[in-house]
Amino acid sequence: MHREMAAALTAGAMLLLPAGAPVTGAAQEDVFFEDFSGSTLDPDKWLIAEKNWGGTVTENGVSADYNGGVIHENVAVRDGMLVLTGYGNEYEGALRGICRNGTRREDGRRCGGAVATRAYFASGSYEIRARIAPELGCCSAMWTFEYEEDYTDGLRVTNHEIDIEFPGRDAGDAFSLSHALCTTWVTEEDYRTRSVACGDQADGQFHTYRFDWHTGSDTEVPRVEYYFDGELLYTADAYIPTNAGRLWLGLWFPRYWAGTPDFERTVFEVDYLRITPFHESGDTPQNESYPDDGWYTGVPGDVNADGVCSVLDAVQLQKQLVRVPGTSLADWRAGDLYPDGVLDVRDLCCLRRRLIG
Ligand SMILES: [Ca+2]
Ligand SMILES: [Ca+2]
Ligand SMILES: [Ca+2]
Repeated sequence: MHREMAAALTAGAMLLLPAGAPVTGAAQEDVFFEDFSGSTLDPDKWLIAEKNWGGTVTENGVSADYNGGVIHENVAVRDGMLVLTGYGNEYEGALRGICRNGTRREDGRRCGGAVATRAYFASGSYEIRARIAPELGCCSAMWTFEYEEDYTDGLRVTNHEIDIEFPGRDAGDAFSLSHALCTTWVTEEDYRTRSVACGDQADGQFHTYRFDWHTGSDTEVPRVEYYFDGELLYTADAYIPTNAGRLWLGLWFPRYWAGTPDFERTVFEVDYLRITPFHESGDTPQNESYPDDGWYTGVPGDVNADGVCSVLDAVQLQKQLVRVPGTSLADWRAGDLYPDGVLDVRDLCCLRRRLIG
């Protein structure tokens, strides 16, 4: 690239920074930015969750998971958006939710979608432009998450987390999409939630959600500042996490605290995510107990990420191995069928065998 062109692009990129963007000393290459402009979710940057959490209910005397978890079928990228779909109580389609034990359910009701960054981030400014699901009974959420179990002296759980969740509660304690639950956590018992009035978020418009996470330094007091459309509406100063976590975006179905999902289908759309690290001295590293559990692993061999393993994948993989110019794999990990973290002719042999067999 010509040096002038590079300089022009850099200048352009700086001019494109939105007004009110946080001013920090972070280098540009340090910023995580995703505008979902690709045709698929970049597997080098993102994990797709396939798991169930949220508790059980008793139906006809039998204990069952309340919701259908989150599944990869409910995660899509289109028109520059991450689209997370949720199916409510009126859904009668063919999708099947997932149980806590990993088996599929008999229906797809109360089943959503969620993704998380592959990388971990600590202190920083987290900004998300999104249009939340305009329904009660489901939760549009963005959160950092880091979870550890320590068995050295009985079970001790570390749960470092920062949440923005819809719906919140209004002054009369009713479910409200004009309020967000803003929570900071350090264990499952040590947390504080505030329901923050932030104006009607189910107005069909995109809004900007941001939290500035300060783990603390010589000049910064540990705190989390919550901004809605650029306006600081709440500052959390208790139970401030310090461990680096993954950033999650999800639409899921809480058991008691979001209302009843009396609808068939709804979506939570995310236009972009920007994480600008602060690298404060209060940052501590992640030490997750189960960093690799609960993720969709894709269709083995499906390197072009079209949902099936076919001869097209073998062609793509072969081109990649002989370095045909312009070849790139949408999901190289799906091609690592001889699982050693690299792609070579052994993977191609495995793929061919799979297609023949
Ligand atoms: Ca976008
Ligand atoms: Ca394929
Ligand atoms: Ca391999």
